[in-house]
Amino acid sequence: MKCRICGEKASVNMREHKLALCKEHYLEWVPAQTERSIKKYGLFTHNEKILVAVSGGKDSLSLWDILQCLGYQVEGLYICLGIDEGISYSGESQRLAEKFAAEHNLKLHVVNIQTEYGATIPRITQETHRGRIKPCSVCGLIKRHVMNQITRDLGFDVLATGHNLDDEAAVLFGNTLTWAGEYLLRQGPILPGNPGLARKVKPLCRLYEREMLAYALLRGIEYIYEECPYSIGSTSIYYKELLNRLENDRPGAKLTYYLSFLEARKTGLFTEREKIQAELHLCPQCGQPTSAPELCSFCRMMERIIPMSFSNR
Ligand code: Q46
Ligand code: ZN
Ligand code: ZN
Repeated sequence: MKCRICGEKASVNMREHKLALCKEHYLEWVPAQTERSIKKYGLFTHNEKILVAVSGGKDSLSLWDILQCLGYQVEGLYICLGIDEGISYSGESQRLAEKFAAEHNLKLHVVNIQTEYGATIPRITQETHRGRIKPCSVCGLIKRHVMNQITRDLGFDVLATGHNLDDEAAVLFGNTLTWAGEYLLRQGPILPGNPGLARKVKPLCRLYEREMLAYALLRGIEYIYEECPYSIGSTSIYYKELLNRLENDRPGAKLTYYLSFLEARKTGLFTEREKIQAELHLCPQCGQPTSAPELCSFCRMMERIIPMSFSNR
């Protein structure tokens, strides 16, 4: 297999695009694709300040790398969740995020959940649900809250996350299984900002997970190989496996699935739902928008479990 551009030996073969590229041209192709999404969906401009949420994994570190190569004003945010599970997951991912920042002379902001709220994610889950559920719903809620708060408090224009096409297609698949209208309405490369809510963007949403893996490896980015231990056996991994089987038989199916969804929504598939969407108001405690009658779900949860440390904030 030869590189389509220079004819040298190809390093990456993308059946989904009927395209093979050598290392040099692949490392140009990925940032060019990312820039294309940034422009196409109007995610942000060179005048804006971008905060990238980094987990220490290949996608978020590669996103940070790509955005700084493209000349954007970008800093990182690492949230230490306090997840150990025998593999020191949080410790190792924080080490790699800090190493990347130091090597590239980039600024990384670190928020430690234990320090901020007095307990780690597993501990908070234990307290709120007595261990009956996995920490993911609690973790997701807290991460969204912290990311939004830091983006606003530090004066960033936009929060960028490293979700790739496989992530987005799996979420879309889950949402279409139940036709979850409200979620389908909000899913996409950009969630515009509201009063109290920072703009959120996903510049890698058109890039396959294996394309991001190839990018991280060819760029020599050191990332955490282990997935979060709590993600094992999750429905999203199951959906990804199903979609991979489809993709294997029909290369490009995942991309078509996601892009046709975006197109269908743009041309009015969810217009009725948009009209009846519930009004949001600002949570009296933290000031972030919520559809709950009083306090937002984050503040309600935190008040229940750690009233002391929380009321001091
Ligand atoms: S970090 Fe948190 Fe994920 Fe781990 S506990 Fe679940 S939500 S799986 S992206
Ligand atoms: Zn080439
Ligand atoms: Zn709140």
